[in-house]
Amino acid sequence: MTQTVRVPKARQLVPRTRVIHALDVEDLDKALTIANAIEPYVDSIKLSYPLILAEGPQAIGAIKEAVKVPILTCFKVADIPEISHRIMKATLDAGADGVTLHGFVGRDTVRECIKVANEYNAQTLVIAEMSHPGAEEFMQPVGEKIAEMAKNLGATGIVAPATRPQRVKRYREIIGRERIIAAPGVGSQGGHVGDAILMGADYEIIGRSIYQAKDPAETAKQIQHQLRSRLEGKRPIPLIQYARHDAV
Ligand code: FNU
Repeated sequence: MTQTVRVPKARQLVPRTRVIHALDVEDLDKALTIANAIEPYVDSIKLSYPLILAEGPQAIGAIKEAVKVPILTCFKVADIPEISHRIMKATLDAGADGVTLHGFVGRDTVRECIKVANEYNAQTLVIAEMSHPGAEEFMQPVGEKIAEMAKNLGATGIVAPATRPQRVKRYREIIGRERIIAAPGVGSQGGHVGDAILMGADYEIIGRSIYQAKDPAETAKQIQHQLRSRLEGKRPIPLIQYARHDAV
C-alpha cells in the first residue's frame, strides 16, 4: 500500500510592515510571549541557533502555532549538497516556512537547498554579504557573484547588509525586481531604520533592538512608525511586492 506523504504548506512572506524580527532569545516561554506581542508589527519571525539549540527543533513548530506570520530559520546552511539536503528537510519538516543559506559554498549546494525548499513551497534567502565588519574581508569581494548565482538558481531572494546601504543598492541592481532582499544589521549593529529599504531592500531584519527592549511590542510599534515616516518622507510607502531601488 502506498502511503501519502503530507507535505506541509509553507506560509509566504508578504511585505506589510517590512520588518522581520530575529527572535534570538534562548527560552521558549519568553520567545512565545515576545512573538505574540510583536506579531502585529512584523512580517515574519526569524529563529536561529540560540533558541533551537536551547529548546530543540520543536520550538519552530511551537512559535509557528502561536502566530500567523511565516517563520524563517536562520541556520545559514553551508554544507556539502547531501548534508545540506538533510538539514533543509529536517528544518522544513519542523515547520520552517523559509530558510537562510550561505552562497559561498557554491552552486551545487545552493541548487540542492532550493530544490528541497521548492518541494515545500518554502522561501530561500541566500546570504550574499553579511552585515558585520568582518564580512568585508572575504564575503564582500564575492558577494555580487553570489547574488547573481542566487538569482539564476531561482532563490526567493538574498541577504544583504543594512549596515552598508550602498551595497544593498548594488545588490538590487544585480538581482532585479523578481527577488527579495532582506537586510539585517539595523539598530544594534548600527544600521538606521529605513536606510536599507530606501536603497532597495524589501525587509529589514531587526533582533536585539526589539527583544532586548523593556517593552518589545511598544518598541516594534515605534520602529514601524519610524519606518513609515521615513519612507513617506521620500515617497508613499509602497506596500507592493518589491521595493524600488531608485527610490533615493
Ligand atoms: P540583531 N544576521 C545578521 N547579519 O545579523 N542572518 C547577517 O549578515 C546575516 C544574518 C542575523 O543584530 C543574525 O544572526 F546573514 O540583534 C541575527 O539573527 O538585530 C539578526 O540577523 C540580527 O540581529
